[in-house]
Amino acid sequence: MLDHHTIEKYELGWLALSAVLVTLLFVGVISSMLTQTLPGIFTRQASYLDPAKLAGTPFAAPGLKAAPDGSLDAYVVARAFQFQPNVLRVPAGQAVTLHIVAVDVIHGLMLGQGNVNLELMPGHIATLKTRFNHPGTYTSQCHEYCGAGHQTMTFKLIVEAPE
Ligand SMILES: [Cu+2]
Repeated sequence: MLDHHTIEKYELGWLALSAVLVTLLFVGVISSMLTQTLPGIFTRQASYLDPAKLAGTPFAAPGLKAAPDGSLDAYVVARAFQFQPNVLRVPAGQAVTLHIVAVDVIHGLMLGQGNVNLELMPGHIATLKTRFNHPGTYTSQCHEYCGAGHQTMTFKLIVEAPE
């Protein structure tokens, strides 16, 4: 049978262990915020768009656009039940900033080999800078049930090998 003193020793041990775990968790969360593997608290940019007013924004003519400095921006509009455009061609290995907005209900899109996964909230521009290194054709589909035509809401990403 354990005496009072032994039980106290066990309790202190477990208390110390949980203090260490909480500290590690805290350090992990803060450092991932600072290195932005989680959405950074200091750099988070909320950008919203009135879905009724796409005119005058780059989403009025969605597609891939090259800036004068050579960087690429891809604008995609998601609405039931299609992505516009629904085919996107990007050069392999080059940085592309995705800007995707849903204009009616929640949609979702996974791209490439699965490391890009965006939740598309109506009127909230999902922005992600990424690069697709492996040439190929990747088909994906809206992954948030959005209505009767949900299963027809497909998207094709074509990553083109450099010539
Ligand atoms: Cu959808």
